[in-house]
This record gives sequence, C-alpha cells and structure tokens, in this order.
Amino acid sequence: EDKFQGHDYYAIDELLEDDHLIARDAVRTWVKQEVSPIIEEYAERAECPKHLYKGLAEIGAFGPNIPAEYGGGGMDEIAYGLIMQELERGDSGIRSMASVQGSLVMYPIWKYASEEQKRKYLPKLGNGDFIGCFGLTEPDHGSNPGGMVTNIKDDGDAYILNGAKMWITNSPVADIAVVWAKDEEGKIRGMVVEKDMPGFSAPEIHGKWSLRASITGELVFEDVRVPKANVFPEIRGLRGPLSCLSKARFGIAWGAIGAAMDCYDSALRYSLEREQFGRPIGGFQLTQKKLAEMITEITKAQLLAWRLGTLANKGKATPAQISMAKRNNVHMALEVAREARQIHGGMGITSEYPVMRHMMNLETVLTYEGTHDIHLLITGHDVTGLNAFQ
Ligand code: TGC
Ligand code: FAD
Repeated sequence: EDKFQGHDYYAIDELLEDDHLIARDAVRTWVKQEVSPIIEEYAERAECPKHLYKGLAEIGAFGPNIPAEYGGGGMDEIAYGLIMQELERGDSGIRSMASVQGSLVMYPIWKYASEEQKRKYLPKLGNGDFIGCFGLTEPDHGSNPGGMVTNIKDDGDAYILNGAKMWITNSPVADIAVVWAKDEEGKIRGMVVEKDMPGFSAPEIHGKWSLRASITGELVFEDVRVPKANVFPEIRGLRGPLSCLSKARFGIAWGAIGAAMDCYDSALRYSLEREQFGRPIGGFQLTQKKLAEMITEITKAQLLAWRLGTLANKGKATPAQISMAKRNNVHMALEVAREARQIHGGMGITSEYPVMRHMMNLETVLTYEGTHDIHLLITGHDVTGLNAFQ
C-alpha cells in the first residue's frame, strides 16, 4: 500500500523550482520510511521518538532557511515551507520538533546573538548534537506575552534570572533554551540558557491528548546566573520573540496542509474501498460533498502558502499576512480531519488510520503560535487600524 500521496489538483508543482521538489520529495520519502511506521505507537504511548532528532538534522529539517555557513540549509522560504508540509504529513509533533529547532532557536541566535555565540551554538543545533527550546509563554501569560513576569537582574558579569515558562516544546530534552525575560527597565530581552546552569530545571508536562509524540515541559529559573555573553546584545522588546514567531507561523501555515493532505488521502482511499448498501461509500453524494470540499480547501490553502512563500522570498511577507495563512490553513486542516474522520466511520477513531491523531494534534496547532482568535484580531487590527488588544 502506497501511503503518502501528494495531492496537486491545481498543478501547483509547476510553480515550484527543481530544488523545491527535490527537498520536498526527500523529506516525503524520509517520513514514509522513518515516521509513518512508528508514529501511531509513539503517540499512543505518549512518547517522544527522540531517535528522530538526528535523522531530522540529516535530511536538513533544522533551519533549512538559515545560511549554510551557520549550520542551516541555505534554502529559500518555499523549500522551508514544503519541508514542514511533509513533516506534518507524518505528524504535527514531528514538525514541531523541527519548527522549534529551526525557527525558534536557530533563527533568534542567528539573528540576534553575538558572532561568538552563533559559532558556538548554531552548527551543533543544525546537526542535531544540541536540541533547543523556546521559552516565551508563562503560566499566567499566554496570548499576552508582553505581560511576562520572568526577569533578569544585573549582577556584574552575569544576569540573575528568575521566573517560569509553561508549555515549552522540547524543554525536558533540550540542551539549551532561548528564553525571553524582562530586564530592570521592564524591556524584554532574549538569552541562551544552558541545561546545566545551576537553578535551572525543565519538568515534563504529562496528560496531553494532543501532540502526544512531542515532548512538552516547563522551564523553571531560580536565581540562574546567565553570563552576559549569553544575552542577545541589541534586540529589545516584544519585537524579538514575535519576529521568531513569524518564521514559525509561516512554517505552520505550510505544515497544516500536510496533515490535511494525509487525512484527505486516507479518506479518499477508504471511500473507494468501503462498501455499504452494495456500493462504495465514495459513490454517495454526501461522501462526495465531503471529499470535494476537502480538496477544494486544501487547494486554496496551497495557493495561499505558495503566494506567502513568494512574498517571503522577497522579504515582503508581513506579520499580518502570515497570521492570515496560519489561521486559515490550520483551521482548514482541522475541518478536513473532522470530515475525514466521519468518512472512516467507526474505524476513524482508531490508530489503524492517521486521522484521529492528526485531528487531536491540530487542536494544539490551532492554539499555539497564537490562537485562532488572536490571529483573527491581528487581521482585524491590520484592516481597521484599530487595536482590539488595548
Ligand atoms: P504589539 O504592540 O502589537 O507589538 C509589539 C512590538 O512587536 C512588533 N511586532 C512584530 N515584530 C515582528 N514580527 C511580528 N509578527 C510582530 N508582531 C508585532 C510590533 O511592531 C511592536 O514593535 P515595536 O518596535 O513598535 O515595539 O504587541 P501586543 O502586546 O499588543 O501583542 C500583540 C499580540 C497579541 C498579537 C502578540 O502578543 C501575539 O502574537 N500573541 C500571541 C502569543 C503567541 O503567539 N505565543 C506563541 C508562543 S511560542 C509557541 O507557541 C511555540 S509552539 C512551537 C511548536 O511546537 O511549533
Ligand atoms: P490564553 O491566552 O489563556 O487563551 C485562552 C483563550 O482566550 C483562547 O481561546 C484565546 O484565543 C482567548 N483570548 C485570549 N486573549 C483574548 C483576546 N484579547 N480576545 C479574545 N480572545 C482572547 N509556548 C512557548 O513559548 N514555547 C513553546 O515551545 C510552546 N509550545 C507549546 C506546545 C503545546 C503542546 C501547547 C499546547 C502550547 C505551546 N506553547 C508554547 C504555548 C502556546 O503558545 C499558548 O498555549 C498560546 O499562546 C495560548 O496561550 P494560553 O494557553 O495561555 O491561552
């Protein structure tokens, strides 16, 4: 059985360059070989397949759009998007591993750290020797990260870091954390915290029904001495972390299409095999309505992502445009997963098919990196000029 078909109703492949197709197909093959045979079991056990980190590095999934001299792949934004699409076709949690490492850890270090820090961390992150995590969200400050209370105080050659972060992808297995905290002037600063620094711990969060193959934890800082060299020298304010989120949200806008395609592919096959009332269920008009709407919405999402990618390649994709694509495409994928689940009948709730796992994962994807409603309010702000957050 040949799972993981591409779906390309509008010949969008013709809009892509050879390098894009080569990168995409290599990741598709890797996912087929390394992820799909094991992912249901890991998700059922709520275990992170840690052995995949090295493989992700080898296929170039960590920082594909970071320059090669700093440990990235040196590819463009569309190649990055397509790689995320293929990873999320496998599982949103596997895409998360790569999103965090590339866009939320390598990107801020590449963009904001000193040259010495870049040389120290980026090659090891790119080749998977180091795993990173990104600490912005706090227990009491999720959608409003500007309200954070984690803070640093000047102490000679170091800062003393106190506070806690919540819901941090990869934190229990991470060697380093990019952490955002307020300085004594109340300005948000970014820094690299290493796992062995005294006073730093990263306990795991248990009991997730979503993103079960991805490991999530807290970050707890009790008088952690962070050398000043580890603090990003120039960047101040929410602009720092939000610029990283723009990169990750871009990848999610593409990634969600992969999850939707996998659900659609499974539903289409099932509808042709499964017979009721003496004929394949795919012959019933109501099933066709579901399938037709699914492929229509996937195709629209592909075009949105492709256009966003061409804008991003010119440095012209605005944060609000990225918000629109993240919000639309993730919601689209969740709706496709729900319709696909119905087409599979009772079988749809089992791990025989990928659909229920994708659906549960996508509930997280709808919430992290800015919730569905926060992205709507970003669009609302952009089109009216009126800020609903203030
Ligand atoms: P606001 O006043 O609008 O903006 C503050 C400053 O930031 C600038 N800015 C951006 N810069 C770059 N990229 C963006 N996307 C930006 N958005 C805003 C803005 O220009 C301003 O700059 P300056 O220089 O004038 O100060 O800020 P606000 O406090 O009103 O908040 C706006 C809001 C609500 C949209 C923002 O806080 C937000 O996006 N909230 C959602 C939080 C969020 O997305 N958290 C994600 C945490 S990380 C995560 O979920 C990882 S999951 C990883 C995985 O597994 O894949
Ligand atoms: P809240 O902000 O409390 O929101 C609750 C509800 O209120 C939402 O529906 C929201 O839309 C709504 N709401 C809030 N404000 C408004 C408003 N002004 N108007 C209308 N409605 C509003 N964070 C990191 O920093 N790093 C990570 O690696 C990371 N990984 C994650 C992994 C997982 C599995 C999960 C679940 C989350 C992760 N997050 C991470 C955190 C994630 O970004 C937050 O969960 C998200 O930003 C929402 O914050 P919250 O959960 O505190 O919800």
